[in-house]
Amino acid sequence: MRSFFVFPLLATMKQTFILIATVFLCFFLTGCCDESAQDYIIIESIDVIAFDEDYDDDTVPDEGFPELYAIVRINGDNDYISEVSYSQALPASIDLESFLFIGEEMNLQIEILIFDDDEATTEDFIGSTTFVPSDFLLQRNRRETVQGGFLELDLMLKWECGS
Ligand SMILES: [Ca+2]
Ligand SMILES: [Ca+2]
Ligand SMILES: [Ca+2]
Repeated sequence: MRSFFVFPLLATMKQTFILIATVFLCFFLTGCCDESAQDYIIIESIDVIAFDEDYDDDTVPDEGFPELYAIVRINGDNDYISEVSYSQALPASIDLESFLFIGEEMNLQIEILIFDDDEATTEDFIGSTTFVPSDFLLQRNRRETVQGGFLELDLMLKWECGS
């Protein structure tokens, strides 16, 4: 008699579990991997592809390859200053620690300035480039090239599905 009541109850619990699991799986698949829902831009790092080797501020000769670092400027304010790159050749990678652009920043003109860190003299300005983050949303490229004068940078972008 007992199993007559217990069995349908267990079967119902199993069905409920499968239903909940399916709902969670759908949520995970659509919620986590729907890249079209991403309304922000993350720049993990910058690859410096090219720069003017005769940049104006390079007043001290024989300093060797510059100690490159980047400043992210939003609305004319310095919003982020990176660590100095370890790279001593091109392309030189500068870590941007997954810098996030979201909200109104997405449609602003962002300026990235590249400098040489000098110990004995003041830092040298090497070059700069501008871009608007929302321009990258359509293509969803892992790598976006931006240029300013002799300066050429590849921005390494991060997307939700880990592409
Ligand atoms: Ca220098
Ligand atoms: Ca230097
Ligand atoms: Ca200097």
